[in-house]
Amino acid sequence: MKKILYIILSLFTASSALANQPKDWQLGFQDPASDGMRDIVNFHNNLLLPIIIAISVFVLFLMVYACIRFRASRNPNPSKTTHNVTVEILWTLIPCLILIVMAVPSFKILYKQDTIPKADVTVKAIGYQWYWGYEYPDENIIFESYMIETKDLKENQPRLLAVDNEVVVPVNKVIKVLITANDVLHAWALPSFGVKRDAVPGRINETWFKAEKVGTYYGQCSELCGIKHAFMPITVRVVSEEDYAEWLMGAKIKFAKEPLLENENIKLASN
Ligand SMILES: [Cu+2]
Repeated sequence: MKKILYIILSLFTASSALANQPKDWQLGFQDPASDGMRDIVNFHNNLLLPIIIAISVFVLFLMVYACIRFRASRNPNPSKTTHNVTVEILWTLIPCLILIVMAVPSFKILYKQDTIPKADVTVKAIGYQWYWGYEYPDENIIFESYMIETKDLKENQPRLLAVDNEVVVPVNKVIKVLITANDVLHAWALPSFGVKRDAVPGRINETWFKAEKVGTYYGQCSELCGIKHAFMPITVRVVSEEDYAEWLMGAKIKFAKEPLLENENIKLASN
């Protein structure tokens, strides 16, 4: 039984072995790129999936058994039994126990996600109909991030996921994300980091992640927000600390929120 479970589990996990973006015919999660997502994947693969499979197999067995054993030809006089105290207690208690077994690790993960460590970089994501706006509040940076149309895609840019201005963050640093919206509900979701938070007009939600690998990660707005809901993807590029410093230098000029004083401009440019 254990062996079969492992084979089924490996089927689910192998399909997602490569990705920080969705793959054709993918069944399982995208590869985790943060501690939080690893917790979620382990919780799902090692606890939830075996329980779900066991319950499904058990119920299927009961149904098949009842269909064969109690078919009309073999069992012409049906039993009139209506109550059985022992069975009723069991089918109440056992599901309760199963739920408790699942709830304990689930709450642990939730609380871990909810406790935001001291942030190294803060990014503010603002949902608009239908694109994302980003701000680096500590860096005087603000920009908009639009999906790239299919006809304009460059090589290696995935359709419906690549954007013109990516969020750039350093690797192995705590990134705090403030999330809000300007018009309707949106949701900022990035599967590889195990992050998904509603963007609510007039309210700021927050979450965090710490990316462990350099790379480009894709997510999507995950709250139905109107006709172009499917066309406001999220791209986060995780880079080394040096590359981040370099990007920051350029971005401070290109995406300056407040106009820079002339000497600041010269100082940044000469760097
Ligand atoms: Cu949206």
